[in-house]
Amino acid sequence: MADDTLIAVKEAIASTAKVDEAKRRAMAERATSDPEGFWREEMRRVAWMREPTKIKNTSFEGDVSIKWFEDGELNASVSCLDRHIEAGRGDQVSILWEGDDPNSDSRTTYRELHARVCRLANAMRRLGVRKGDRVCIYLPMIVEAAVAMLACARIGAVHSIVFGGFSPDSLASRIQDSECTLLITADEGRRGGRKVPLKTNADEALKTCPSIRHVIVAKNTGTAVAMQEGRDLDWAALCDREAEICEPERMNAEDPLFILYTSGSTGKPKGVLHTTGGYMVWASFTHDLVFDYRPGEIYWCTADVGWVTGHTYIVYGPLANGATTLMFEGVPSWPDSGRFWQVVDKHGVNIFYTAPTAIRALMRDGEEPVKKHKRSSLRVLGSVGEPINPEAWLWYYRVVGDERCPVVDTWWQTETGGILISPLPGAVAQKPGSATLPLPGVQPALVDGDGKLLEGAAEGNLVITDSWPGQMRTVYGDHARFVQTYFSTFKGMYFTGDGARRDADGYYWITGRVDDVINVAGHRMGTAEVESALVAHPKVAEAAVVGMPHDLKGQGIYCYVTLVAGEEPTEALRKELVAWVRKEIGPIATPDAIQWAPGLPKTRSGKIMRRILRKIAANETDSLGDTSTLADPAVVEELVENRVGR
Ligand code: 6R9
Repeated sequence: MADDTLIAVKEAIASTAKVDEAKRRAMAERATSDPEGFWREEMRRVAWMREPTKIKNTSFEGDVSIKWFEDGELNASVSCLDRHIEAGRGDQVSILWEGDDPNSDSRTTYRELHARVCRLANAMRRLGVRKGDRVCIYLPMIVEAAVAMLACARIGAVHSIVFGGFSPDSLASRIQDSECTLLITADEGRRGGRKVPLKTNADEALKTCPSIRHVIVAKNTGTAVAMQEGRDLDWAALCDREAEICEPERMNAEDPLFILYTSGSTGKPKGVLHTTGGYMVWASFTHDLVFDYRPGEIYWCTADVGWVTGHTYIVYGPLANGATTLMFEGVPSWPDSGRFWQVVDKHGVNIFYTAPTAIRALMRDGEEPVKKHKRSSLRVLGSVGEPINPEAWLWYYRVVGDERCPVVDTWWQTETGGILISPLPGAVAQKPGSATLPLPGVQPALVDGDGKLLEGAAEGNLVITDSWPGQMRTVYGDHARFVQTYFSTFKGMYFTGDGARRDADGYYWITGRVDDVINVAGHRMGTAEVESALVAHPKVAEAAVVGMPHDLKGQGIYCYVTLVAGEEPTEALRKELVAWVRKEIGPIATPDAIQWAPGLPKTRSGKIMRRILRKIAANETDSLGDTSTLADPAVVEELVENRVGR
């Protein structure tokens, strides 16, 4: 796709948008030249109990310290609930829930959501949960997930959500790392007509989690689950006796709001820590600008609350802005591949935000399932999670949006708290496949391998040179790892781990990760995690895992496995290893290919040359590059010969 495919902002959209091109430019200029003044105004989007006088106090040097609004006090749940009720919007729907089963849905008003949050918050306080305590949430996409998040915020407890698709082991290691004292889960989840045994998984995990004192169990499918006397409590029975009002905890702007574990290039997933004030301002600011949200509209983000997109753009951003946020329990392909559009028509969805992997999967099924539904309510389409290829972008724009709706390709990360690079619907002309321009207040740059800033049109490593309010503050319990991971590669800059190209118009084109993180169907995974799962198997001596191109998932998981001496590489063992990784990490880590590797390409110092393994997995074996530093070049020939064809 040529860079010059420019889709101009339509006049009708520009003239009604909250932010047009001139306003965007003015905002961007002000945010850079006078960040204090800019954020002193923008911070008023959240409800402060004590307005901050100090705005920005950040340093990317040395020990790295990031503080925004540091003398302010607030409670995130008040911004999301109380103030909307006080403003007379208590009867407006806050969460519009659509079940996996097309015949089940529910509407929860702001007043009702407030009451449910307060009841649970009171119950948690009664169980002894205090400000600063960590609470693990392992729930499916039901309203209770948002209630649990906001109830934690209400009492100052720090939530750590673990995606419902993670295995008991993955759940356990996250609970252990942050020493959670309470777990909130459900009997079972539902997805695509199947059941997910959440409580059974939780019981398995809790065998190795001594910090957990109580488990609150929401009834979802109603199946009978084991309840451990004294530890496990039924959500409804517990909350029924609680009051509908609960005094919100006064939180400092820099008190933690949540931890969310995410994968990096090395070691165990790290607990990304976000604090209250800056995160809430960023969530509200970006949700408002990027989606041009207007009162009364129905907004739908199809992510799961287990990922950062669900945190910021299903719960905190939309609720802070008083929106009606649609929460979907199901999957795009069930009962059929028209489900998204059926839901759009059923509820009159105006803003729709999904992932490229879903778009590509739907594209495969053709236009008919889309065209069967009217979709006339749609106004803005969004994309997130991985680079969107121009072909999928154009299909989304033409077929789903009938060329009426701007597509906002939003680039951001768990670490950034919210969107950093994206077009604004009424203000930025689009190019299919480009996340376009930074939001006001965001200062991206490209650097070469030595950290030298690149000017003009260039390709390099994507860094951010100054702080923005939604930035993560630390890795929970390991500030040194935070500094090491994000600020040591290029001194004085936040390193995103992504590569990008900037064209002559200053538009950014994200090219993908430049580290050992892979992106499988929008889910982020460290190759090191899959490797350590594989080598935990008694028959595996060594493993190397890389991403490979995958038509639907963006990237697939390609594993090179060396067996211990005497073990036979059989089809049965291959299947066993696939099942093993699923059990160790969860179904999202299911290997797509396993290649038996009698040896792995290593340098003379014993380092695995992943560059070569990536090339073999991608079937680009005629461009393996320099192999002269290999200890044993014959290993490569063997691997090329026995590559697993797709
Ligand atoms: C929000 C989220 C972050 C990584 C990020 C990048 C990739 C996300 C993207 C995108 C190209 C986009 N990514 N959005 N790449 N264009 N619009 O996905 O967070 O799960 O932490 O993943 O996802 O590689 O570094 P997270």
